Amino acid sequence: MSEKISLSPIEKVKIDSHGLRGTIHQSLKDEVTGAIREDDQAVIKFHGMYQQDDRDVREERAEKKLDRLYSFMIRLRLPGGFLTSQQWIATHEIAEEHATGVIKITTRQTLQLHGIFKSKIKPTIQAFNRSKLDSIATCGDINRNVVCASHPKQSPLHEKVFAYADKISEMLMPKTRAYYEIWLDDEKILDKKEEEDPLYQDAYLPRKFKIAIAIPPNNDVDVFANDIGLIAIIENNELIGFNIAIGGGLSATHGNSDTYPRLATVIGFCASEEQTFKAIYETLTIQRDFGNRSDRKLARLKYTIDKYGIRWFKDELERRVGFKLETARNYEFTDRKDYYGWQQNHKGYWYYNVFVENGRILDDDKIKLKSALFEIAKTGKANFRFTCNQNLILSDILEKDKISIQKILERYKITAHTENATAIRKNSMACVALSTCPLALAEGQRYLPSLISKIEPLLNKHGLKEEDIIVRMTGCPNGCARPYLAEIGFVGTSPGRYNLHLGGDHQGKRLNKLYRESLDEQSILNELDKLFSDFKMGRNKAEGFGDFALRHQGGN
Ligand code: SRM
Ligand code: SF4
Repeated sequence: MSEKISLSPIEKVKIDSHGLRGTIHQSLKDEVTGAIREDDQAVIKFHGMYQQDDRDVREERAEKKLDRLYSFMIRLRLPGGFLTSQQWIATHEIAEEHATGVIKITTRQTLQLHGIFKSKIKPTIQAFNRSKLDSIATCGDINRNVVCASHPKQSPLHEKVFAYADKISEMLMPKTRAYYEIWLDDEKILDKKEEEDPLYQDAYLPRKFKIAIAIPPNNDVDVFANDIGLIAIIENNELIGFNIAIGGGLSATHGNSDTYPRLATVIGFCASEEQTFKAIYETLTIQRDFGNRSDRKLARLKYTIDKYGIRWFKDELERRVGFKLETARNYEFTDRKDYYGWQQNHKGYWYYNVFVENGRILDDDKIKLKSALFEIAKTGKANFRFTCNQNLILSDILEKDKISIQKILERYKITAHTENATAIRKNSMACVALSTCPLALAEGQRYLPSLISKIEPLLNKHGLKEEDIIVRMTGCPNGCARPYLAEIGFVGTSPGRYNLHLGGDHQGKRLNKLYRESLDEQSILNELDKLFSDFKMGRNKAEGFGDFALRHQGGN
């Protein structure tokens, strides 16, 4: 008897959307509400936008019988996380004119603007388009922003590998012209054949899809957290191909034991660009054909792989690509952090890695980071790169220009801000959470800085000030700041309460474990105080906190 599958409602929305057009035109014209129609909320995700509302004022507005304060978040498509100085200037101006003014670097190396009212979406997209920037497919059930190792000084082949992020992104773009038609007023496509999409067809993927490229020895992209992780294999200064890892994904749902974080499994090696691209493309087609389309909680590639088995997946992939994957090559990751301050690459160009706390670029009482970056962009002497640790690298600076950039950094106290921040703060990141994220159960980026300020004295007390400990916080278990790969992970359960996870490593090769549930701030500090004391007394030589914590919990 054949299994009866009930499709999730989003599947129908996608199929009926006329190539991701939905009724967005009508939704935009409706002046009665700041929101768009429900089905369109799913469709605009494929155009890189989310409808949100300011949760800080929800209750107050409800009491006054006012509608929610709706606005939109727009996420750019920046494969490998790169902007020219001109594009930074444009982004700065667009943020000021159409959004809240804050520019947010995400954990996937791109930028988001929040608080864009419905009437401002089109001007925002059009302004980005004038700077050759778009937001296509940065959300939705489709391949997302492709991330790539950020540190150009690491390898003379960095630029070559970086170019792959762009090529992969292009290869996996949807064929529909809806984005151009709706937001950029391009002519309507009359012949549907023109936008037939052999990859995504009409139902797209069952769920979001993520790809990362790492260049060992640094795993700054957290390659194993992705549906596809490519690990560049470099021998004798030549890129000889990529190891392919599949089935990573971090999200879990509180109370749903069918959901879990999973690290990607390395299944083999592809020597040529052609083979690598075929393997990527066909991994998507397998997920398209076999992924779960009835339960969105179980629809990521990781669940498809665990349902059918890794052996089955590899056989199916080899059948579709028409060649055998080679045995995975040796590689070694030693860390995954950003290299703050000045660095120089093999060609002599300079890079300054700025510490951006939780990726938020704004001017506040402590530091005028946004103004400083605007001034640097106006010199035209630096490009802008974003890291998956939510930081920014001023890049490609000529030797003769280094001093003038340094002066601006000093005048705005950016160098002091970067160099004086404690190791734990520089190794921390948090997701957006409140007030814009509709899924947040607790605070994220608004709270972590103050918690770090309370953890720092504990580290000082135990003589652990210089210790590199990776700390990550999210406002819910979806894992947007990859807390399950942290040495200390905080996962929000309700306002002011977090599950405490311990035991990630410095290379991003190990998931941590749940240690204590739903702690309030004081309980978190008490637990950490004790753990730091035990770590100080009981650590093995050169043992990291995560390794110690796992041993301490009796794990391996
Ligand atoms: Fe995420 C949903 C923010 C990286 C797993 N994520 C969301 C939404 C869009 C909430 C929503 O669905 O309405 C959040 C918007 C908040 C806001 O107001 O901006 C959101 N995710 C973010 C960002 C901005 C966090 C940040 O502070 O940097 C990151 C944007 C990345 C990007 O540029 O594309 C972000 N999200 C991640 C990551 C980390 C990664 O990819 O390396 C994960 C875990 C890895 C993974 O995918 O498994 C992640 N986000 C999720 C999930 C769970 C997906 C799942 O498999 O179930 C959701 C919820 C969903 O999709 O239903 C989610
Ligand atoms: Fe929102 Fe949860 Fe992602 Fe944080 S982890 S941004 S709270 S979905």
